[in-house]
Amino acid sequence: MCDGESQDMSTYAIGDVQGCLDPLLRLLETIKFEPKQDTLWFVGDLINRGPQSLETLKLIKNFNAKLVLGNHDLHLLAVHYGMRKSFEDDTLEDILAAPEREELIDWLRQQPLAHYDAKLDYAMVHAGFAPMWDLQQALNLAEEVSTILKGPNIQEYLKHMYGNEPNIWDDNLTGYTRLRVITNYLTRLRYCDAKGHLDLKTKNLECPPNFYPWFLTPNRKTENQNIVFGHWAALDGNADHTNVFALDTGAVWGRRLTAMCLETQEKFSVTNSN
Ligand SMILES: [Mn+2]
Repeated sequence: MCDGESQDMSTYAIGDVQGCLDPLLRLLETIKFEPKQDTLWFVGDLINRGPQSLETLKLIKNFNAKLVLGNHDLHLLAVHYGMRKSFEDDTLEDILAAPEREELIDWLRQQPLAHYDAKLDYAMVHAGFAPMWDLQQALNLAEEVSTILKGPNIQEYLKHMYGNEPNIWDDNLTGYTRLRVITNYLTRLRYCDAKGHLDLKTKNLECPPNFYPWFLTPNRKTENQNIVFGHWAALDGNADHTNVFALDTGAVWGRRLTAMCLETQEKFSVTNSN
Protein backbone atom coordinates (compact mmCIF):
# COMPACT_ATOMS: atom_id res chain seq x y z
CA MET A 1 0.00 0.00 0.00
CA CYS A 2 1.20 3.49 -0.77
CA ASP A 3 -0.75 4.85 2.17
CA GLY A 4 -0.46 2.78 5.33
CA GLU A 5 -3.99 3.65 6.46
CA SER A 6 -5.81 3.01 3.21
CA GLN A 7 -7.40 -0.23 2.09
CA ASP A 8 -7.49 1.00 -1.50
CA MET A 9 -5.53 -0.94 -4.02
CA SER A 10 -2.24 0.53 -5.16
CA THR A 11 -0.39 0.20 -8.43
CA TYR A 12 3.40 0.11 -8.43
CA ALA A 13 5.48 0.48 -11.56
CA ILE A 14 8.88 -1.17 -11.12
CA GLY A 15 12.08 -0.42 -13.05
CA ASP A 16 14.36 -2.79 -14.97
CA VAL A 17 14.87 -5.86 -12.75
CA GLN A 18 17.25 -7.76 -15.07
CA GLY A 19 17.30 -10.89 -12.98
CA CYS A 20 18.04 -9.10 -9.71
CA LEU A 21 15.67 -11.20 -7.62
CA ASP A 22 16.98 -10.24 -4.19
CA PRO A 23 16.47 -6.48 -4.59
CA LEU A 24 13.03 -7.17 -6.10
CA LEU A 25 11.98 -9.17 -3.04
CA ARG A 26 13.30 -6.46 -0.72
CA LEU A 27 11.52 -3.76 -2.75
CA LEU A 28 8.21 -5.66 -2.40
CA GLU A 29 8.77 -5.73 1.37
CA THR A 30 9.55 -2.02 1.38
CA ILE A 31 6.28 -1.13 -0.39
CA LYS A 32 4.35 -3.66 1.75
CA PHE A 33 3.08 -5.28 -1.43
CA GLU A 34 -0.28 -7.03 -0.91
CA PRO A 35 -0.84 -9.45 -3.80
CA LYS A 36 -4.60 -9.52 -3.17
CA GLN A 37 -5.10 -5.79 -3.56
CA ASP A 38 -2.03 -4.24 -5.18
CA THR A 39 -1.01 -4.43 -8.82
CA LEU A 40 2.54 -4.49 -10.13
CA TRP A 41 3.68 -3.03 -13.43
CA PHE A 42 7.10 -3.85 -14.87
CA VAL A 43 8.75 -1.61 -17.46
CA GLY A 44 10.53 -4.54 -19.16
CA ASP A 45 14.03 -6.02 -19.15
CA LEU A 46 12.89 -8.44 -16.51
CA ILE A 47 15.87 -10.66 -17.11
CA ASN A 48 19.52 -10.87 -18.25
CA ARG A 49 22.88 -9.64 -16.95
CA GLY A 50 21.70 -10.16 -13.35
CA PRO A 51 22.16 -13.38 -11.33
CA GLN A 52 18.67 -14.93 -11.20
CA SER A 53 16.83 -14.57 -14.50
CA LEU A 54 14.79 -17.78 -14.15
CA GLU A 55 13.50 -17.16 -10.62
CA THR A 56 12.73 -13.52 -11.46
CA LEU A 57 10.70 -14.47 -14.52
CA LYS A 58 8.78 -17.15 -12.63
CA LEU A 59 7.97 -14.77 -9.78
CA ILE A 60 6.71 -12.02 -12.09
CA LYS A 61 4.63 -14.52 -14.08
CA ASN A 62 2.98 -15.69 -10.86
CA PHE A 63 2.12 -12.12 -9.82
CA ASN A 64 -0.11 -11.67 -12.84
CA ALA A 65 1.64 -8.34 -13.31
CA LYS A 66 1.21 -5.87 -16.15
CA LEU A 67 4.42 -5.67 -18.11
CA VAL A 68 5.90 -4.53 -21.37
CA LEU A 69 8.68 -6.26 -23.23
CA GLY A 70 12.16 -4.74 -23.24
CA ASN A 71 15.12 -5.35 -25.52
CA HIS A 72 16.54 -8.01 -23.18
CA ASP A 73 13.21 -9.86 -23.10
CA LEU A 74 13.12 -9.81 -26.92
CA HIS A 75 16.74 -11.01 -26.93
CA LEU A 76 15.69 -14.04 -24.87
CA LEU A 77 12.98 -14.79 -27.43
CA ALA A 78 15.52 -14.48 -30.26
CA VAL A 79 17.97 -16.82 -28.48
CA HIS A 80 15.23 -19.30 -27.63
CA TYR A 81 14.09 -19.49 -31.25
CA GLY A 82 17.66 -19.86 -32.49
CA MET A 83 17.69 -16.52 -34.29
CA ARG A 84 20.49 -15.05 -32.19
CA LYS A 85 23.44 -16.38 -30.21
CA SER A 86 23.83 -15.60 -26.52
CA PHE A 87 26.34 -12.87 -25.68
CA GLU A 88 29.21 -13.54 -23.30
CA ASP A 89 27.67 -11.40 -20.55
CA ASP A 90 24.17 -12.89 -20.93
CA THR A 91 22.77 -14.69 -17.90
CA LEU A 92 20.00 -16.61 -19.60
CA GLU A 93 21.35 -20.15 -19.12
CA ASP A 94 19.07 -20.91 -16.17
CA ILE A 95 15.99 -20.12 -18.25
CA LEU A 96 17.24 -22.00 -21.30
CA ALA A 97 17.96 -25.08 -19.15
CA ALA A 98 14.70 -24.96 -17.19
CA PRO A 99 11.91 -27.53 -17.54
CA GLU A 100 9.54 -24.53 -17.70
CA ARG A 101 11.43 -22.99 -20.65
CA GLU A 102 8.65 -23.46 -23.23
CA GLU A 103 5.95 -22.37 -20.83
CA LEU A 104 7.83 -19.20 -19.85
CA ILE A 105 8.62 -18.30 -23.46
CA ASP A 106 4.99 -18.82 -24.49
CA TRP A 107 3.87 -16.54 -21.70
CA LEU A 108 6.53 -13.92 -22.46
CA ARG A 109 5.66 -13.61 -26.14
CA GLN A 110 2.03 -12.88 -25.24
CA GLN A 111 3.11 -9.73 -23.40
CA PRO A 112 2.62 -6.29 -24.99
CA LEU A 113 5.21 -3.67 -25.99
CA ALA A 114 3.06 -0.83 -24.68
CA HIS A 115 0.40 -0.67 -21.99
CA TYR A 116 -2.22 1.94 -21.15
CA ASP A 117 -4.58 2.09 -18.19
CA ALA A 118 -7.44 4.51 -18.86
CA LYS A 119 -8.56 4.70 -15.24
CA LEU A 120 -5.10 5.65 -13.99
CA ASP A 121 -4.32 7.51 -17.24
CA TYR A 122 -0.79 6.09 -17.26
CA ALA A 123 1.02 4.58 -20.23
CA MET A 124 3.99 2.23 -19.89
CA VAL A 125 6.69 1.46 -22.43
CA HIS A 126 10.21 0.03 -22.08
CA ALA A 127 12.19 2.71 -23.96
CA GLY A 128 9.90 5.42 -25.32
CA PHE A 129 7.45 6.70 -27.90
CA ALA A 130 8.31 8.30 -31.24
CA PRO A 131 7.52 12.05 -31.10
CA MET A 132 5.13 11.89 -34.08
CA TRP A 133 2.94 9.21 -32.48
CA ASP A 134 -0.05 10.06 -30.36
CA LEU A 135 -0.91 7.55 -27.68
CA GLN A 136 -3.52 5.68 -29.70
CA GLN A 137 -1.18 5.31 -32.66
CA ALA A 138 1.63 4.11 -30.37
CA LEU A 139 -0.68 1.49 -28.84
CA ASN A 140 -1.87 0.38 -32.28
CA LEU A 141 1.69 0.05 -33.59
CA ALA A 142 2.81 -1.85 -30.48
CA GLU A 143 -0.10 -4.20 -31.11
CA GLU A 144 1.11 -4.80 -34.68
CA VAL A 145 4.39 -6.12 -33.28
CA SER A 146 2.60 -8.13 -30.59
CA THR A 147 0.39 -9.79 -33.15
CA ILE A 148 3.40 -11.25 -34.92
CA LEU A 149 5.17 -12.21 -31.66
CA LYS A 150 2.07 -14.10 -30.54
CA GLY A 151 1.59 -15.83 -33.86
CA PRO A 152 3.18 -18.54 -36.01
CA ASN A 153 5.62 -16.14 -37.74
CA ILE A 154 7.47 -15.11 -34.58
CA GLN A 155 10.67 -16.87 -35.64
CA GLU A 156 10.69 -15.17 -39.03
CA TYR A 157 10.18 -11.78 -37.41
CA LEU A 158 12.94 -12.33 -34.83
CA LYS A 159 15.27 -13.08 -37.73
CA HIS A 160 14.48 -9.66 -39.24
CA MET A 161 14.06 -7.69 -36.02
CA TYR A 162 17.65 -6.53 -35.52
CA GLY A 163 19.10 -3.51 -37.28
CA ASN A 164 19.17 0.29 -36.94
CA GLU A 165 17.61 1.08 -40.31
CA PRO A 166 15.39 2.70 -41.31
CA ASN A 167 16.13 5.31 -38.67
CA ILE A 168 12.78 7.12 -38.73
CA TRP A 169 9.12 6.21 -38.65
CA ASP A 170 7.08 6.51 -41.83
CA ASP A 171 3.39 5.58 -42.05
CA ASN A 172 4.05 3.98 -45.44
CA LEU A 173 6.52 1.37 -44.15
CA THR A 174 5.38 -2.21 -44.55
CA GLY A 175 6.36 -5.72 -43.55
CA TYR A 176 9.27 -6.57 -41.27
CA THR A 177 10.90 -3.16 -41.88
CA ARG A 178 7.83 -1.48 -40.39
CA LEU A 179 7.80 -3.81 -37.39
CA ARG A 180 11.56 -3.32 -36.83
CA VAL A 181 11.26 0.48 -36.59
CA ILE A 182 8.29 0.22 -34.23
CA THR A 183 10.27 -2.23 -32.07
CA ASN A 184 13.31 0.07 -32.07
CA TYR A 185 11.32 3.07 -30.79
CA LEU A 186 9.46 1.11 -28.15
CA THR A 187 12.36 -0.97 -26.83
CA ARG A 188 15.64 0.81 -27.71
CA LEU A 189 14.96 4.57 -28.05
CA ARG A 190 16.92 7.09 -25.98
CA TYR A 191 17.67 10.07 -28.23
CA CYS A 192 15.92 11.32 -31.33
CA ASP A 193 15.96 14.58 -33.28
CA ALA A 194 13.04 16.99 -33.72
CA LYS A 195 11.75 15.05 -36.72
CA GLY A 196 12.04 11.73 -34.89
CA HIS A 197 15.23 10.27 -36.38
CA LEU A 198 16.67 7.69 -34.02
CA ASP A 199 20.13 7.71 -32.46
CA LEU A 200 20.44 4.13 -31.21
CA LYS A 201 24.10 4.36 -30.21
CA THR A 202 24.35 6.98 -27.46
CA LYS A 203 23.60 5.62 -23.97
CA ASN A 204 25.14 8.28 -21.73
CA LEU A 205 23.90 11.77 -20.96
CA GLU A 206 25.97 13.52 -23.64
CA CYS A 207 23.15 14.43 -25.98
CA PRO A 208 24.30 14.34 -29.64
CA PRO A 209 24.02 17.75 -31.40
CA ASN A 210 20.47 18.49 -32.57
CA PHE A 211 19.11 15.49 -30.70
CA TYR A 212 16.95 15.32 -27.58
CA PRO A 213 16.16 12.76 -24.95
CA TRP A 214 12.98 11.36 -26.57
CA PHE A 215 10.69 12.76 -23.84
CA LEU A 216 12.01 16.31 -24.41
CA THR A 217 11.51 16.30 -28.19
CA PRO A 218 9.64 19.50 -29.21
CA ASN A 219 5.95 18.97 -30.02
CA ARG A 220 5.96 15.34 -28.91
CA LYS A 221 2.39 14.19 -29.44
CA THR A 222 2.30 12.35 -26.12
CA GLU A 223 3.59 15.36 -24.15
CA ASN A 224 0.46 15.57 -21.98
CA GLN A 225 0.37 11.84 -21.24
CA ASN A 226 1.64 10.29 -18.01
CA ILE A 227 4.29 7.77 -19.00
CA VAL A 228 6.50 5.35 -17.05
CA PHE A 229 9.50 3.85 -18.80
CA GLY A 230 12.79 2.06 -18.14
CA HIS A 231 15.79 1.17 -20.32
CA TRP A 232 17.92 4.25 -19.65
CA ALA A 233 20.00 3.52 -16.56
CA ALA A 234 22.18 6.62 -17.03
CA LEU A 235 19.18 8.84 -16.25
CA ASP A 236 19.15 7.24 -12.80
CA GLY A 237 15.45 8.02 -12.39
CA ASN A 238 15.61 11.65 -13.52
CA ALA A 239 13.61 12.41 -16.65
CA ASP A 240 13.27 16.13 -15.90
CA HIS A 241 9.72 16.21 -17.26
CA THR A 242 6.58 16.65 -15.17
CA ASN A 243 4.65 13.60 -16.36
CA VAL A 244 7.33 11.24 -17.68
CA PHE A 245 8.91 8.96 -15.11
CA ALA A 246 12.22 7.18 -15.66
CA LEU A 247 12.33 4.07 -13.48
CA ASP A 248 15.60 2.37 -14.47
CA THR A 249 17.95 3.21 -11.62
CA GLY A 250 20.65 0.70 -12.56
CA ALA A 251 19.87 -2.18 -10.19
CA VAL A 252 21.89 -4.56 -12.35
CA TRP A 253 24.85 -2.15 -12.16
CA GLY A 254 24.88 -2.29 -8.36
CA ARG A 255 22.76 0.83 -7.90
CA ARG A 256 19.05 0.80 -6.99
CA LEU A 257 15.79 -0.87 -7.94
CA THR A 258 12.92 1.62 -7.94
CA ALA A 259 9.13 1.40 -7.71
CA MET A 260 6.69 4.26 -8.16
CA CYS A 261 3.16 4.22 -6.78
CA LEU A 262 1.05 5.49 -9.68
CA GLU A 263 -1.74 6.77 -7.41
CA THR A 264 0.59 9.02 -5.38
CA GLN A 265 3.74 9.30 -7.57
CA GLU A 266 5.73 8.34 -4.47
CA LYS A 267 8.97 6.54 -5.27
CA PHE A 268 10.61 3.75 -3.31
CA SER A 269 14.09 2.33 -3.85
CA VAL A 270 16.30 -0.42 -2.47
CA THR A 271 20.01 -0.67 -3.10
CA ASN A 272 21.49 -3.68 -4.84
CA SER A 273 24.77 -4.71 -3.32
CA ASN A 274 25.10 -7.95 -5.31
MN1 LIG B 1 16.54 -2.03 -22.06
